[in-house]
Amino acid sequence: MAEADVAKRAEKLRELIAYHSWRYYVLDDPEISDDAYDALVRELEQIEREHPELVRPDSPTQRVGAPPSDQFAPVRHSQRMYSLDNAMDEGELVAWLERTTRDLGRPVRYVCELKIDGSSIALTYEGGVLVRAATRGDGTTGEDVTANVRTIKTVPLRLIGPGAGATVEVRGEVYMPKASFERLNEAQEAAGLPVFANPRNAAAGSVRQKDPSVTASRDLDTFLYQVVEPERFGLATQHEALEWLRASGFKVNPDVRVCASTDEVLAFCREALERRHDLPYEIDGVVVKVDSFAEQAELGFTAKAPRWAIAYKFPPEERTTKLLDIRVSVGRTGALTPYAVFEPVRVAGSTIARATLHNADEIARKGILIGDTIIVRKAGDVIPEVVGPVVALRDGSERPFVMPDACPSCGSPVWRPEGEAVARCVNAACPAQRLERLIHWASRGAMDIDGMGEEIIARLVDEGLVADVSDFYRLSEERLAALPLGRVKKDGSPVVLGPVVAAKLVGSIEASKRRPLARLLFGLGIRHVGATVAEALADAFGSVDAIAAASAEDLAAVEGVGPVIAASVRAFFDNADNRALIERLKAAGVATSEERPAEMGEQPLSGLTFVLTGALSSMTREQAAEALKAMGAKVTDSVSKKTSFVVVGESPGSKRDKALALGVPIIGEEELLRTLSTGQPPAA
Ligand code: 1X8
Repeated sequence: MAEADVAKRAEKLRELIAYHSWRYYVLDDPEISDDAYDALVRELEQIEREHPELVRPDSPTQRVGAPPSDQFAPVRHSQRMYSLDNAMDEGELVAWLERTTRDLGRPVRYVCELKIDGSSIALTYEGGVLVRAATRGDGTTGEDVTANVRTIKTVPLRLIGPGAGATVEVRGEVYMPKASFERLNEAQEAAGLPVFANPRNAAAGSVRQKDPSVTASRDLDTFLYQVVEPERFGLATQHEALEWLRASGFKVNPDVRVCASTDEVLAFCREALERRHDLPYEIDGVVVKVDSFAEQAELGFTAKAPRWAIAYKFPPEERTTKLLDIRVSVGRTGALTPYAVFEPVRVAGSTIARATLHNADEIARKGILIGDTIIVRKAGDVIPEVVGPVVALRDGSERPFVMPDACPSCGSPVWRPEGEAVARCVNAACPAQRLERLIHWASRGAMDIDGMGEEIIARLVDEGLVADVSDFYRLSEERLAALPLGRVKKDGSPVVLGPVVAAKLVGSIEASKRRPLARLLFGLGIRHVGATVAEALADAFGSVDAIAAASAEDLAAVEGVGPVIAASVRAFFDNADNRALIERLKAAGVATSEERPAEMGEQPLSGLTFVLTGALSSMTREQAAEALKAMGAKVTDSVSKKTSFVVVGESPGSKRDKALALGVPIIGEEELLRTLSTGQPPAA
């Protein structure tokens, strides 16, 4: 064949394959046999092998092709990817429908769509060809996951129909079907790998794989639901946009309804709730949107969400099961926490068998007896929770839970101070507390020893290699590599950690020697010293030695540190064992003091102390605190006379009342934003 004819044939094959792939994967309605399809692919592969110059990025042979990469490049979204406001029940949904109708001043048409429990994605096409796929990230900047998303068969590499040749960004959801999720978790379990908590995490984790061939093996699927700048394609309504997406080759969820009244919207939501278990993928609610784009523009956006859309969240799914036992765990501070052990049940996408019961009072308040049939659910669809017993199903064999008077780990007497909800083991050498302290030290918020998880720490303790946190720094690579993991291979020999993981761990341990002082203080697990207090102490004193030498009064003079915390810090450093531990850490090369940053000149908010309370709409409290600190302000957790300003968001807590009582100036979010943008402190 002449060169020109070969090029033509390749183009024809690409078109044919794209078409039949769309018929098969998107429409689930193939026109040709699998054999005929495979023959087309093989012919194209052969041509591309013999004429590599004819390979195109949108060729169906190029779905999996990119080599593994270490990192995902950041992608700034052309338009912010908003999250949605939630309606937690029908009442809130009706209120939203009434508000939009009132604000627009005329009857409104709404579009109802299913809310897919997946991971949001933005796809960019140039000249009709897929050039980029990005995750949502923080809404402003996501990650470039093009190589991974290309492997998803329902994502068109080239647009057809009205989208042919278009330069356009579209958005939707990547999800993992329920059956594939189950299969993946079974495989993870069999391979001794962690299981995913729900299909959403599995989908998000799969699009963020370093190796695209792993993503390709994960059976991901997509539903697209948004065209960015739809007016460029003559689209006036959301339902037209969905049709346009469908006709351009995307997979669009078929359960869509245009509704002209509150009753119609509620009917759609109730039907969706009924049907959720029959669908092959997880949904966690219904998205209701104002259909007309002109009306959407009239309503606009709040700081974090469109006013023209709402996510109606299904009520948390509840299940009944049998409460087999109530056991007690020992935390790092010795706190004894009872937890429920029940027959495993599937709730909201995963199987649960345990839930914390917090403390003995909580169990009494809920009236739970061991042996009860109980109602369980997941709070916020994540954390397992016992709602309460089904009293009518008791048969008389149930028995009350009694808090043990000895620690279940070490047998020492348990102490519960008058009026406190929590019982504690007060034996500092208690093995359960010791293990939890070690886990805490290595955790993300503390010294962040990457890879040093609970499992490995437990093994290190069992082997007698680690007793306190300074022992982490004496572990050799050889000893770690030989650490038995408590399992045996088929031939009976023990499974060990191995040299690869050992080398990585040694690197993580080494890196943890240089964490900021606040992390180290937090990691020590001194009672009442959380991350915020640790930061205040680190800022005020600059070294462990200076803190250890400070009097209770010196300590209490620090903003955010009261007499109770000061006494607790003193008690910690008055203990000879603790002082010896600090010396061992120093000897191991762990940094216990902080270089003071050279005087950075006067920063705009130096000398001011802020307390944040309530929900902000434009950022999280943590982000606000970071921004304030970056301008030299201090941010603390509790209001005192020393507080300069209390920033009050929506539904503030008691801190607002305390500020009023103490006469501390209160500012709102607008004033905060003005301060952050201008660097001018608020007017007191
Ligand atoms: C999130 C989702 C949307 C839709 C479906 N599933 C989601 N998870 C939809 O509109 N059909 S919209 C959305 C968002 O805007 N954050």
